[in-house]
Amino acid sequence: MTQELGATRRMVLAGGLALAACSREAEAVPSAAAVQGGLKDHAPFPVGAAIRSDLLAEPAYPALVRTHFDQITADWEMKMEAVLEEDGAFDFSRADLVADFARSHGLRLFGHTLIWNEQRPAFFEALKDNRSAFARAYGRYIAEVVSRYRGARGWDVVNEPFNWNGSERRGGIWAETLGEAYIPLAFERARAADPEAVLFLNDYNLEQFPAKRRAFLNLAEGLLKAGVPLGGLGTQTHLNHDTDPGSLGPAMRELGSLGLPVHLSELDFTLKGAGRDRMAALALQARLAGATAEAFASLPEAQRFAFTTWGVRDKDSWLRQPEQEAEFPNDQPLLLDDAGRPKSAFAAVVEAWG
Ligand code: 9MR
Repeated sequence: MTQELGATRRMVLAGGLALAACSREAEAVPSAAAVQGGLKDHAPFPVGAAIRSDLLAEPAYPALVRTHFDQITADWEMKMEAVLEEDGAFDFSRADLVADFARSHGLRLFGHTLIWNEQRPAFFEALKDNRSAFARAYGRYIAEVVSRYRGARGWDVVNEPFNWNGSERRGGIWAETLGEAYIPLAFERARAADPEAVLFLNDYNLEQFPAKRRAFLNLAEGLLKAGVPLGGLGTQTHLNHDTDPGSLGPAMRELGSLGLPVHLSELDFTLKGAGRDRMAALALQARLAGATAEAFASLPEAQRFAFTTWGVRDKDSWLRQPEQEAEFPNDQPLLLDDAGRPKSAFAAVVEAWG
């Protein structure tokens, strides 16, 4: 009996605390209604987005991109999967749509990505047994793509050189055939094709996994010591809405420790794992977005390459593509909602830069 009463009291108390916590959270969440202007108008550094060429034909999308961003990355159009045909021919039609959009609107273009373990084109598979032919084609691929978009502000030269937690390297067909030299080779080729572009090593989970961050920084340091023309570090920053906001400051400081420019290159905050209370999850997301923006803005000025979200509106995100949708439907990972309106997370970013 006493026990039962105690349990009831605990439940009431817990309910009260939850409400209090909710209203405190709601109070703390910046309101998107008051936000003025585009995201880029609030930042003393470039603000980027990944864009998709198929969406450029929509009436509202191009204007939205130009309102909020001053740098663009192609979501997939500049990857081997889009550019390289089975017989080794190049198809730049989709990549050109993105580059032309940047050029005609005075936006910075960021190239993504030259070499990624997840891309195993049939053309290169067929060359695997002939190392020197493979190496020639590898160099030629990088030279062709980088010189076509010469003038791009930077390139993700090598994407995701590690597995998810940094315990192993992930070089795919490139490391299998060329050994670890695939990385220096790629940077040297890219440098020869565009002496001005900032050349990046880019990876994910660097905020959530300090051990991966250290492994990534060790690799970068080794490349610099070897004279490889590595010019910047890309941290994708695919976070979960409930990632500890306190982890962002130390992560950014450490990523800045080599003195290289840092590109926050693929930002989003999935709601995966959130229960039914979307409002609470969006409030956590806003808090985390603010912490991320603040951590990035705290880097020395010369190291703030760009703050880039991976997509424009929630509904354009890779997290809304069928495979992800099956796992967690209707994710809302970005700063603009499905209709292109600023969310609380957007307001929190603006407030952090204020
Ligand atoms: O958002 C991209 C999606 O549309 C593509 O189908 C996919 C494969 O090319 O790549 C997605 O972008 C990835 C990025 O290139 C590298 N980091 C992870 C991103 C999300 O999967």
